[in-house]
Amino acid sequence: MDMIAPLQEVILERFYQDVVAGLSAADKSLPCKYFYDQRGSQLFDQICELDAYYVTRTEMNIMQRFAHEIAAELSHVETLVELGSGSSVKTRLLLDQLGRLAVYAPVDISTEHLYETAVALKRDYPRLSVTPLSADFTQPICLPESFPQEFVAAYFPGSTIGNFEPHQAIQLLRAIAATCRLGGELLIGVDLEKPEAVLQSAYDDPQQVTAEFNLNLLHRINRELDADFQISQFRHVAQFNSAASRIELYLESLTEQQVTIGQQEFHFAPGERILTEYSHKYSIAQFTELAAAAGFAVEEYWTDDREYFAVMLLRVVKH
Ligand code: AVJ
Repeated sequence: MDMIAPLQEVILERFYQDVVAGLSAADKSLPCKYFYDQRGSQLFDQICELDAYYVTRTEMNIMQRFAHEIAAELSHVETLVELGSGSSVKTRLLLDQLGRLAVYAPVDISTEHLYETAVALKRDYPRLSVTPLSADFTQPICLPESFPQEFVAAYFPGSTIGNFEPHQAIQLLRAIAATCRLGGELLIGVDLEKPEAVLQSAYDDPQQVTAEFNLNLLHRINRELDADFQISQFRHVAQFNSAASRIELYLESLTEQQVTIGQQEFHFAPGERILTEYSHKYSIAQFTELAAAAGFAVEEYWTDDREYFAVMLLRVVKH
């Protein structure tokens, strides 16, 4: 516990700096990674259950349907690195079928969740070395020397890659390529282009769960950073930007208002928005191009009947 207290302070300080920087800019924004406090994670789980939110269900169906084929492509893999603490359900489908796997290393900044998942997996896969790495996966990950280094694959499910703008996504993929090394593989979930009406209801669902998920960020800031956002004076907006092929989430101020966070004051004009998330939607061709810019070639991909989502197998072909 003594170790944890100073760490929490550093994390909170970082949160405060990110929030102040985001709200001080001419176009206000907040990083989407802060959605996931305890309540936010619960709300995200609820989103995944919504009829309108096709993402999680579709990816899971692809993984179930093609688990054999995917595992056959990865049958030589000895070290599997998973980026972000994905739902362990999808991971288990892989772990069940990778016969040569020796090390499974989930990587996440959110340490608590990471260790919980690791304990459960360790229990269910006693022969596997489950080695959680508490790290920021946007930085190149240095694998411990004890890991088999020859056949390394990364798993990046959930279409989290869609949260990054293309230039950041390329940087992130480059960092992953460095971890996997030449010849290594990346299995990645990519959300695809689809009719705008489908996207609109997935990100602005009739039950308003996504609205609550978005607004929860303000609750979190109030609680953790001593702020006084009046939540009822903001509304959730989900907007498709077709030029950039992405859903954009905003929190829109309903009135002219002042908000205090710690020592700082922020002014909001009526209708002024805070950008809280991008969720990019790619075509297979676009994502193939993006991956190529990071040194990856597409080996194969699997999709659902409606082609709403793709699970893509990439190989590092150059550094
Ligand atoms: C977890 C990033 C895949 O972009 O669809 C869901 C997050 N935001 N509803 C997505 C999210 C609003 C989600 N990802």
